[in-house]
Amino acid sequence: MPYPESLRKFIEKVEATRPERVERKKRGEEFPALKLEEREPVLKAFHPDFIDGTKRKIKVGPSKNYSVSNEIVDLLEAKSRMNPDAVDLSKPDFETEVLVIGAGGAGTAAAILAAENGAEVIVATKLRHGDANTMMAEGGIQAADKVGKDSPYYHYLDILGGGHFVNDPELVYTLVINAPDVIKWLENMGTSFSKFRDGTMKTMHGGGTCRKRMHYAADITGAEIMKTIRDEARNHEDMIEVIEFCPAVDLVLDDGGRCTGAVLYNLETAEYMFVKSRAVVIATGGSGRLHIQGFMTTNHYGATADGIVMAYRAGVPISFLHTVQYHPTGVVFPEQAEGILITEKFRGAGANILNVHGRQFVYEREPRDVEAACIIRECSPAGRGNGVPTPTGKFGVWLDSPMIDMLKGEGTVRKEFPGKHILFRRFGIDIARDPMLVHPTLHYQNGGLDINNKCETCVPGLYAAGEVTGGVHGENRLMGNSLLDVIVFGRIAGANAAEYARSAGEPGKPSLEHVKRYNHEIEEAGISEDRIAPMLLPDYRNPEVKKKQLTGKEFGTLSW
Ligand code: MEZ
Repeated sequence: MPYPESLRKFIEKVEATRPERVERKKRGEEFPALKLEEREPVLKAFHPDFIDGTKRKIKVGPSKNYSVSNEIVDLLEAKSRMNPDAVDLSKPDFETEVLVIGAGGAGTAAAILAAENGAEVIVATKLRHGDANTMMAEGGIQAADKVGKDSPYYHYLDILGGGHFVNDPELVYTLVINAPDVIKWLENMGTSFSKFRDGTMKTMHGGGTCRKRMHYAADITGAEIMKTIRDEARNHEDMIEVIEFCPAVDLVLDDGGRCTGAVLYNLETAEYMFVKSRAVVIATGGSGRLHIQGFMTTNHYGATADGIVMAYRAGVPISFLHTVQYHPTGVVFPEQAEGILITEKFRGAGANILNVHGRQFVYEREPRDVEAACIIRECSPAGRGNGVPTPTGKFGVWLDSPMIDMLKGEGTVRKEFPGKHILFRRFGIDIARDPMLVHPTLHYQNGGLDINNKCETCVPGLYAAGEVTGGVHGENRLMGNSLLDVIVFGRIAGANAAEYARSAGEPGKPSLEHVKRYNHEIEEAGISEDRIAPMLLPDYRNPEVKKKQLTGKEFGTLSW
């Protein structure tokens, strides 16, 4: 669907201001960034995290009274999907040394390192191996490996600044110190990073970075990394077995409280299966498919917070989940592509963000939360009311991609952003000539399960890595630190889980007592709804039909 006449008249305004904006950029003149003290009022007034009534206190579990998004609380205050009395744990369906739950970047890196450290591994995943947010990540992976220009020290400071200075310092230190090695590890396994002719890696700025340290593979960095590590894991077939379409629904603890496996649910046969293991790594990713506050999302279909639900029930506290990341630039037109990520790399390459008058209103490389809040302020009728109206009644702002060819040479957009160039071409839009219409989209779960820098949770034998965890990014993650996070902490979790499996001795009797206790706690707290969790897959049915089905009134009672 090419741009209709109703939008073309607004595009003309962008074209009218473009030559002058490009000249200013060439002279090195930037739109002024907000000062630190100017950020707070915009965030408080326009960032979705601050909207009254969108969060509530959790009534049960280890982080009782912590206030997080209603959609997350709904899942944490839900009973298990299965009847814990009806699952036979006396005969495991599978046995292994390390069970990895989730097969995205963190899970796959964990599996490889666990296998390389001598453990037999089962990877259980809800969909296919690699169906994960890692696969969909576009713009890059940060690492301070350009000697002389950058150092992990600057990387560390950028992360703290972006995260509002509340990040867990040990996790941040572990992330930045390991980053250069991770780039080498990936490259040695075959990841094709974008390079200059002399073989040095290309690096760019991201929002909130003081150095160009974003390594990338065009605009498909996550897919390139995921493909590489998936191949590597598959090459360890003697040590790593992958079970697809079988999400975990609850962890299993032994009678001493140690994690000793999980119950999986076979999506094809609707059967429950017990995988017994000596250690477990949770790497189930994020929760964009909860569509918090009704936002569209960049996330893959399976991102429904399952790992948080299971580990929370087993006693692992959560933190930093009160902040949610809305990526500033998601597609808002054409409607068929709604929510899809438009990488920050476009802004890193110089593309301006513009309002309905074709005017710049924000520096394009603010930290993500600030950038998103400024865009919402521009679009919102309660804000400045300068959004571009879409044919479907929404509002967006322009991301002026054609500037990039004018700044960096004809053909740059096609070459550096092939993923988006091809996507928009399918709709009859050439993003080297016309800008893209964008709006903030639900992108990342800043917080999650509490871990230390060995990826240990408070439950012995239970490790966690990647988006399911909280702490390293504080209250706002910067671009390119998620791909880094999944690989750094995935590797650490895998290696430590293997070591634990070797040294911790035989687990005791497997049990689901903690699930029964949690169900009971929900009843005691007077939570009446018949909700069950994990959600496993998002439900896009008509809400009325869904309500009838969930309460069991229309189609009989649910299985738990
Ligand atoms: O880290 C991310 O979320 C990322 C690289 C996204 C992007 O804009 O491309």
